[in-house]
Amino acid sequence: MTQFSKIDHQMMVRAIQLAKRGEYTTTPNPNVGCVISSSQGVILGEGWHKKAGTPHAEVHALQQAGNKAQGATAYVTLEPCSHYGRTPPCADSLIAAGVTRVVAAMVDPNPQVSGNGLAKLQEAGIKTEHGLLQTSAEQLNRGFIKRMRTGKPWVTVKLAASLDGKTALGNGLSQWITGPLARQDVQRHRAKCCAILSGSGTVIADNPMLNVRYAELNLAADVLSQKDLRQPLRILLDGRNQLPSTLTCLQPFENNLAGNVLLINGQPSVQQFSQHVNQWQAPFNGNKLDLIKVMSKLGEMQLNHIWVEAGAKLAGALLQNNLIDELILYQAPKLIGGAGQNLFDTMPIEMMDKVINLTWTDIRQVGVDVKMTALIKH
Ligand code: AOF
Ligand code: ZN
Repeated sequence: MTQFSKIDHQMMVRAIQLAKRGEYTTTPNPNVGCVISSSQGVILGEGWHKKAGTPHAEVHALQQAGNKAQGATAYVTLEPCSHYGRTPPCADSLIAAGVTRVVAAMVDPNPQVSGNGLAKLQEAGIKTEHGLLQTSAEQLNRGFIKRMRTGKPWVTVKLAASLDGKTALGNGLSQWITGPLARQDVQRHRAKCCAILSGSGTVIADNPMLNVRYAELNLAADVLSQKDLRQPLRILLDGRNQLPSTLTCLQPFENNLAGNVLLINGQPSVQQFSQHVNQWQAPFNGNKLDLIKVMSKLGEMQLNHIWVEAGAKLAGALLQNNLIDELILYQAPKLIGGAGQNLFDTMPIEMMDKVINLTWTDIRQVGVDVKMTALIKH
């Protein structure tokens, strides 16, 4: 194990902070931050990746450092790239700038890079190390990492329920269980994800817009400016072709403020949809859409992180197919009682050792509600 110094830690903490600035904009690319520093810990240049197709973090940091990069150390949250993608290899830029040491928080899971970037630097006589604050760096890019390793996106299921765990009244009415700050928080999650996934039952019952509304994010312009706002793809699962083309989320909003739609159905629709609605006929598994194949398709489409806002049926089916990575539950201080609806519709589990285990990763109060985040163990 490499021993890292206090300066090394400080610099990588800063690089991780910088990387986070891209959390609303980089997808399908990863969030990456870079700091160029002298061996005494004087910062000479900083950079972060903003958007796919634009320069990588290292290029911005090197530009700021100029000639001072000679003999300096580069701290990068992800191994520098070695390939020609939308932009040229950062390993070459670091070599050309005369950097003598490169510390990466983690190796790039992208098979096009995956160790080749560090190897290229070493061949040029640059000292390389990796693994510093790796766990924090992995948190920045859970979706990108999962897609690179498995071909499938990271899936977060959002649920809102009363204190007694009901998502709606017995008669199906559900709007506004949670308060305004929880809804703002949901807007921020939507703005960070690559796609919002919902099912026909929920969309027909609630007629949601499934978009991001800039004003509701309540973010400072230097965190996300209105012009940098990216609308996630809206994905609707409609195995039985039930969705009427008149639904709000199928309409082209003004200035395409709602982004595009991917309608995943069982057979080509006979309805006319507007141009921004694409259709994909997914294979079936029995009499249901094959959700595993759906997720592989979404991975192929370079979607890193899917945010699911669905009812108990789809949430339950995703759970049973082992496709959920993370659960976010907003719980309101309300009691619904009676025959309210459950969070997940699943087959009954008969044995305690078969119950699904989760690990809490965060619990906090958001306005009047409690927000609980948990990972599902696979
Ligand atoms: C980024 N930002 O700061 C770094 C990345 O198509 P390209 O040229 O943008 O290459 C994207 C790949 O480059 C990406 O998948 C990752 O493997 C690597 N490093 N990417 O978007 C960065 N350093
Ligand atoms: Zn690069």
